[in-house]
Amino acid sequence: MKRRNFLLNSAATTLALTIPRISVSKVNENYYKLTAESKKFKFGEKGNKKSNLWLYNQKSPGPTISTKKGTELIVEFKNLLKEPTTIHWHGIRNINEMDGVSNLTQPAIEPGETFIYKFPLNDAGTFWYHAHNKSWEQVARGLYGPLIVEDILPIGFDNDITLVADDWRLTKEHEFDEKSLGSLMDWSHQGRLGNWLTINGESNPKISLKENTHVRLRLINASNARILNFKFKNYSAKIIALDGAPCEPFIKSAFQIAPAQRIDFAIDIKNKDLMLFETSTEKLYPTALFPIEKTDSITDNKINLKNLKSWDNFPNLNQPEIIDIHMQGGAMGNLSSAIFNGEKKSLRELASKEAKLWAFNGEIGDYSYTIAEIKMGKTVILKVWNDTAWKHSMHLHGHHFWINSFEFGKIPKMIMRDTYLMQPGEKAELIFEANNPGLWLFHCHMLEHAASGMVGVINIDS
Ligand SMILES: [Cu+2]
Repeated sequence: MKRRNFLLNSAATTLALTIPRISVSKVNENYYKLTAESKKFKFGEKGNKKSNLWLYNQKSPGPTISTKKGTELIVEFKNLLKEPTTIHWHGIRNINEMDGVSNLTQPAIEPGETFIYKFPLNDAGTFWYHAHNKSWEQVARGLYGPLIVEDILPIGFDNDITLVADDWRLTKEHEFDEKSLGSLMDWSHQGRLGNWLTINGESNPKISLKENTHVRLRLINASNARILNFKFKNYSAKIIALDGAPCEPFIKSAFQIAPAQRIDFAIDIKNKDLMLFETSTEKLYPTALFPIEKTDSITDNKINLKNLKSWDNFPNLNQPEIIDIHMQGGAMGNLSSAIFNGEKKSLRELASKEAKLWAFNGEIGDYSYTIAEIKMGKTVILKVWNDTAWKHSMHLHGHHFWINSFEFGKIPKMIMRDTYLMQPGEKAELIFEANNPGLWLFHCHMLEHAASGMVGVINIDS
C-alpha cells in the first residue's frame, strides 16, 4: 500500500465528499434499479490514468440499498456488461431461487437481459451484494455494494455510517491491473491481494461527525482475498454485530476482518477526531478520518443496545447431522492428487491444465459437487478441518451458523456468522439448523480459492 499516493490524494478526496450524492437507484421505498456496466474510474490524484471498472450504477461501491426489516425488497437488475452475471445478496437468509448463484439457483443473466430479484427481508443488519458469476473477476473489477436492513426497534444512534473496504491491485500507472487476473500464483496462495486500499471507493476519506453523538459504523470487507487489520484511534469501539447478526456487545478497537465479513461498531463520539488505521504494513496506514464538528446542541438520544436482539437461539444439539469437511490443497499443502470430474488426477496436472488447486474431502469442488444432503429441521454440525497452509474465509449461503470463534483472541466466543476466518490447521464446528430448503453453497470467500475448487453444495431437502 502506497502512502505517497494517499497523501497526494487527500485534498481531492475532501472536495469530492462535500458534493451531495443524488441517488437515482431508489425508485420507491423498497424498489431499486441496478445496472452492471463498464465505467471509467480514477484511482488516486488528478492526472492518473483512468481504469476500466465494472460497477453497479456506475458507482464504486454500488449504491447503498437500505430498507426496513419485515419488508420485501425488489431490485430490477439490468446486465449491461458484455458477459453474463448474477447478484448474490450476501448474508440474507434468502429464498433459494433469489440467492443469485449462477447455474445453481438461477441461469446467469445474459448481456442486455433484465432480472427482477424479489425477496423478504426477515433480518435486520449489515449485508452486501456482489456478482456471483466468475466472482473472482467480477468482484475484483468492482461489482459489489452495501445492503442495509434497518431495525424496527429504535437503537438511538445519531449517525449510521457504512464503510466498504476494498484492496485493489493497481499498476504503477494507477490503473486497475487487468493482466494479473487469473494468476495461478495468486490462486495457489492467499488469493488476489491488492496494493491500493479504498473506503467507499476513496483513499482515506474524511467523514465528519458531530461531537457528543452516538455513531454506528458498519464495516464491510469487499476484498477478493485480503484479510484487513484495523485499529481505531482515540476511541474504544464496541462490536455490536457480526456479519449482520447482533452479538453480545464487546469492546475491540483493534481487529481483523476477513473477505466478505461485516462488523458493526457502536462508538460514543466526544471531541477528538476518530481515526481508522490499517495495521498490516510497517507504519500505521491511514484508512479513514472522522473529523469532529463542534456543536452547541446536545443530543438527547439514549442508546438502547438491548433492542439489538440475537436473531436465533442456539440450536438443539439432540441427534445432529455431522458433516466432515477436510480442506486441502494450495501451495505448500499436502494434497498430491484429487478427484476432478470423476477422475483422479495429480495436483500438478490439475493446476497446470485446469487451474484447480483446492479440494473438499479429496474432490475438486464446483457447483455440481454435493457435500451433503440434509433433511429440513435437522441440526447440522459442519466439522471443518483447514488442513492447508493458508487462511480461509469460509462462507455458508442461506444460513448463519454458530461458531466458537477464535477471531477475537485466545478465549473463544460463541457467535453467529455467515463467514468464518479459519487459521491453517484449525478445526472448527459450524452449527446451524437446516431451516431453509434449497441448494446452498459452502465455499471459501477468497474468491480465487472458490474458483479453483474450494466450493461445494449443501442440499437441504424440504
Ligand atoms: Cu480459501
